[in-house]
Amino acid sequence: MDDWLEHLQKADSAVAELVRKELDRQEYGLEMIPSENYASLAVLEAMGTILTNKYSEGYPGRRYYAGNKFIDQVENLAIERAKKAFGVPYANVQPYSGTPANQAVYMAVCNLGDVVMGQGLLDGGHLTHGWGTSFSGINYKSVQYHVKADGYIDLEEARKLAKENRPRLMWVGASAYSREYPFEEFSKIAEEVGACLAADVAHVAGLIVGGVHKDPAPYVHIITTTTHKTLRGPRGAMVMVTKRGLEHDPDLGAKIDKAVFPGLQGGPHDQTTAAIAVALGEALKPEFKGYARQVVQNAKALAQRLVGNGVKIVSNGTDNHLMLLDLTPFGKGKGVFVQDALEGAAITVNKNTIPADPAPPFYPSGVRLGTPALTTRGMKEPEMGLIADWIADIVKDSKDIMLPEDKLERRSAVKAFRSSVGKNPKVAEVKGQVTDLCKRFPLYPELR
Ligand code: DSN
Repeated sequence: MDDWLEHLQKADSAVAELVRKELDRQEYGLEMIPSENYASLAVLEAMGTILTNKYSEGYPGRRYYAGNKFIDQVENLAIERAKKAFGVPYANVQPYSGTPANQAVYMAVCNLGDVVMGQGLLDGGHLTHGWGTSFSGINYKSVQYHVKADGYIDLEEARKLAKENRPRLMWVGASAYSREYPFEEFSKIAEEVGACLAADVAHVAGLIVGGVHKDPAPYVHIITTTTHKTLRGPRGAMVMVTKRGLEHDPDLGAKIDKAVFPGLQGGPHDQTTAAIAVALGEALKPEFKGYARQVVQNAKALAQRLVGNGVKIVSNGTDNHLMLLDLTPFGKGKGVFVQDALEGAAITVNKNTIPADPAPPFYPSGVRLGTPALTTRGMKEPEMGLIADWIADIVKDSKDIMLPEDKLERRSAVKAFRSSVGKNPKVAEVKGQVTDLCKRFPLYPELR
């Protein structure tokens, strides 16, 4: 391909250089943060179009500015594809990202101070599901349910809390939960207490469209999702209302529209809307089902081999695209060290709390990783076996590093560890193997 950054290179070589470096980092490393993926060139192109030049406050056919006849068609295309992909009668594709999408749900369904219920952040839930430092925990009376010692959601606790607190809005869905979301069970609880039930499927949206995760549409009233994770689209989000949701409240779609604009946002990002339409078009193709199936097969293969290598996994496995390594057998608060050692070997994961973590959230005892991006590159079970062995080697190699009890010493311990990673022979050995593997699965060869 002609130089894909031709104009940027001429206009601003500093930025062009950084983009090229980031492409190299993405290509010659294993991206295993489970909320990340590689968008197709078609999605990337849509995002880089002149659609970014337009203002379009409002919705198709009812805009505040002139000149939106093509933008209307772009947005309608995205809406129709979203409805088809998720089997719902209503979709809003304008939220800038996941947090604003969830904010719109609160605004549409709740009054300030209402009781809301969601999965606790330290138990795998999301900030916007009622965590104390987020608007959702500040502006609403939040009740949080947890996971049991086996890592599965404690449905009995959820039912008890719902009956005691009568939430107006309940969330099902998570950011670090490796088991199928129990939509049906939550729908019964919501019914019992008259709550509105929202599924935040940001992590598993692609698996739902690909038919390898239970479909929330028959059970919940609202579905929110980002579009850039397993769905493999641009960085954006959607709020959808199900048939059940419109039966619960026939005005729910209109209330969501009003909450997104003018409630929370101004002009939609039309270039992102176009890219969402493209990504949904890709997800509706039969081959996307094969992708989704392989994501889960890869995660299961990876988890099984890690467990075989003596690495503990929360709930002892996975049903979806991600898993949480429980590093406590090697000492508490090890997540940051393992994350940094893996980064040194060009394997990108994120430190994460584990349920009932004995260490503080900034120095958690777990690491979260997943397979969506590796699967997009074409990697399958044999590669998962290799990668699991490398991760296990690095986890074990980090066994002697301990998180200091003294809070002040922790920072310098992490700093010292970080600067030692480059000299670690095990890390260097794995990095070499990672580079060789990545060369076998080229990323965006058209850009080279
Ligand atoms: N940051 C996202 C994730 O990594 O899961 C959630 O918002």
